[in-house]
Amino acid sequence: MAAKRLFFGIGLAPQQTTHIQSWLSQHVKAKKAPTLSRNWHLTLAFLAQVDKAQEDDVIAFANRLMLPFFQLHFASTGYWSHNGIFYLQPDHINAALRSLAEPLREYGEKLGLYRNPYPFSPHITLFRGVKPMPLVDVPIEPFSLDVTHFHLYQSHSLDDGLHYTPVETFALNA
Ligand code: 2AM
Repeated sequence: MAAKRLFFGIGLAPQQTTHIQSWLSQHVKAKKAPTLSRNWHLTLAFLAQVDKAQEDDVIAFANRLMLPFFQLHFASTGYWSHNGIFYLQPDHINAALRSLAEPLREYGEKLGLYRNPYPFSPHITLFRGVKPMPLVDVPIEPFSLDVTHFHLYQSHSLDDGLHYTPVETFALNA
C-alpha cells in the first residue's frame, strides 16, 4: 500500500476557528489568502511519508502515552521570514504540551521517518509563504483551547484542495 504523509497534531473546535476567521478578516491585511480554515491545527510531530507497518507502529506508541489533558492560551502572533509562515502561538512554554510533542517527535526520529531540524516550536499556521509580514491592526482577542485529544492526520489533496484528515484519535487522561 502507498505511503501516507502523516503528522500528529491538535485540532481546533468550530468556536475557535470562527474566532480566528473573524479576526483575520477584520484586522489582518496580507498579500495572499490565509491557509484553509478547515486545516488549522497545531503540529505536535511531523512524520513525513509513513508506510502501513510504520503507521501501525506510531499508533501503538501514541496509544501507550498516558498524559493528562491541558489548556493552551493564545494571544500573540509570530512570523518566520525564511518560509513566510505567519502564526498564532501559545502564550508560554507549556510543559504538558511539550511532554506530549517530544516523545512523538522522538519516536518518529527513532523509526527513521523524519529528523526535525528545529526544536519544537508550537504554532498554528495562518499564512504560508506570505511576504511581507501581514499587518495586524488589532491583536486577536485571547482565546483558550482545551486539549483533551490529539490526532494522527493524513495530509492529502482532493479535488477541492488540501485536507488534513484525522486517521486516528487519541484521548488524554484526566
Ligand atoms: P505547519 O505545522 O507549520 O503548518 C502537514 O504538512 C503539516 O506538517 C503542516 O501543518 C506543516 O507545517 C507540518 N510540516 C510540513 N512539513 C514540515 C517539516 N518539514 N517540518 C515540520 N513540520 C512540517
